Amino acid sequence: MNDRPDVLVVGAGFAGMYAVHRFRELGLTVRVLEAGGDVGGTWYWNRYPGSRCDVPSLEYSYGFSPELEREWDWPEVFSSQEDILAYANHVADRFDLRRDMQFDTRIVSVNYQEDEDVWRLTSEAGEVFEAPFCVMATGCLSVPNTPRLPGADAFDGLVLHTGLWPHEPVDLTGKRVGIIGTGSSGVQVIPELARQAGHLCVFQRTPVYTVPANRKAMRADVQQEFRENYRSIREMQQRNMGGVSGYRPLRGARAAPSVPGERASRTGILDLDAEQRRAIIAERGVETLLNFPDVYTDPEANEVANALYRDAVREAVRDPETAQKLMPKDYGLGCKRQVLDRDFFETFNRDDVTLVDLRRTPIETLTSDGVMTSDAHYDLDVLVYATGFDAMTGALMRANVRGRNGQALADKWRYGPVAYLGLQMRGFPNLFTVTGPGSPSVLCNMLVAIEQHVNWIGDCIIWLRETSRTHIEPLADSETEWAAHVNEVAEGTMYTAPSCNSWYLGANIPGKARLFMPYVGGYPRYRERCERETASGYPGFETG
Ligand code: N01
Repeated sequence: MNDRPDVLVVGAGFAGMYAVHRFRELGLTVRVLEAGGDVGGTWYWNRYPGSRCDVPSLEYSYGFSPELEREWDWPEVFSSQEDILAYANHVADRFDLRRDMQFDTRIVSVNYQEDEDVWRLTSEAGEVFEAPFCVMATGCLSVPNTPRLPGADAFDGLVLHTGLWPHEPVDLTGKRVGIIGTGSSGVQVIPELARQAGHLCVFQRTPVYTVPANRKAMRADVQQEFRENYRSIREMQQRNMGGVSGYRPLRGARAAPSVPGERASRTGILDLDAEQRRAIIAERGVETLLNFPDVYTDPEANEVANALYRDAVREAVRDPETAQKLMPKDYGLGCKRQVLDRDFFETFNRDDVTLVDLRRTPIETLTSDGVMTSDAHYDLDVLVYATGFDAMTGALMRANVRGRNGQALADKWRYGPVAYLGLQMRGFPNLFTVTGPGSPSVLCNMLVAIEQHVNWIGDCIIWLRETSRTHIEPLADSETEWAAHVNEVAEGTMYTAPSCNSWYLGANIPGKARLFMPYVGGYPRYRERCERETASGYPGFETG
């Protein structure tokens, strides 16, 4: 391994993996430092039963290598965690990525050394690494959030977090299992836990809007058609708001409908009368509500959709009281990341599943053998936290990043993250973030966003070299103007409705500044802006 590489990369998820490949291609030396024991990032850590991607596999895959596209078979239309991790391992082997990676190395400080003009990174074990460029490929959902509940230390049973699930299978047979959280992770794991456990108790604070996931196996003819058309499909991704081509195979039957809500339709829900709305749901399922554009922008249309959604819950759940508890009432569809499920509502029709509504009966304390709410004690052997992540900024905060004059990123971002294009922060020269706040990031197909960022960063470093420059950081004005633009485009969408409390806004972490973090203006518009910077010699940056 190189002693002082050109670039240090933190994280060996899909971003860090591609960074190794791309930077090598550009003739740069690179070293990746990864806290986990191997590649895969989010798919390495989130091994809970039922873990699965919500973007179709043929699209949630690297586009940089036609050979890779030709040789990899996806078993399902929407892949499980196991299959995605197998793909990550295949990529690591095929491109010999691990040669430049160091695992079990958690970086605890990232410091700019002004006098020596390098980034100095220190690991938990005290190892020190230095390089002129540093890329934080630390992921958007990589710091699990475990709420501090009273009495948490008193609980004697097994404690698990979906985001840190053990590598060895967990035997829950006959166990009394409790789970806190009904976001994407909770919704995926709850039906699986119910199948395995003796009894499952679901502690729900906020009911969730979830729609059925596609369960189809991959058809060989569909995969083949993608292979034959991949170049134009990758082009289509570049022009799509969310980086998903939505390509429909012509030869076979249609492939899966891709991400719900993605199919463009100009008809609003308010254009239909009550009978037409009921008919379309009967024909296409409740997920069709996500295809009406006005649901995302018009509060009246949104409430019409929300009410129809609640009707669907009423129909799916046998016990009327449980159904009532499961109906979202105080926020709208489209405010949070859309959740997909397999058998979520059906699970509450089982005799061995109990739903506890924490809004009515909050948790008072954990005890040695369970959870005490304001009206009852629930005896548990296992408690699962499906309580999400300190999203988008959490990993950067945990790495303790300090720039020029020792300025802590935590101080710079006290009132919310400010970064130019989600790529760089003023005061932190030659430090780059991949899919950082202010970029489309979590609103885009991650693989597309990652490749675009890594390519941009690689090109930027090469340009600096070729023009005999050593530094780049955004101009103060660029950063401020971009932050204002990121805010402006999010305003008026359901994402920022006053009733909305999502991790996009940092609202899931007590004390975190409320600010909409990803760029909602669409991937193509964002990419063009990045390309303009590259083509015109980085006018939004200070270089030297
Ligand atoms: O986390 P979340 P997640 N007491 O923050 C509850 C991606 N992902 O891990 O809403 C009680 O969405 C919290 O309740 P509330 C995807 O981008 C993707 O599920 O704060 N409850 C909520 O119910 C997703 O959006 C996939 O009231 C507490 C839950 O915990 C993102 O990861 C699969 C609590 C957290 O939900 C995060 O999803 C999985 C407390 N003190 C994840 N604190 C797919 O690709 C929190 N909660 C399909």
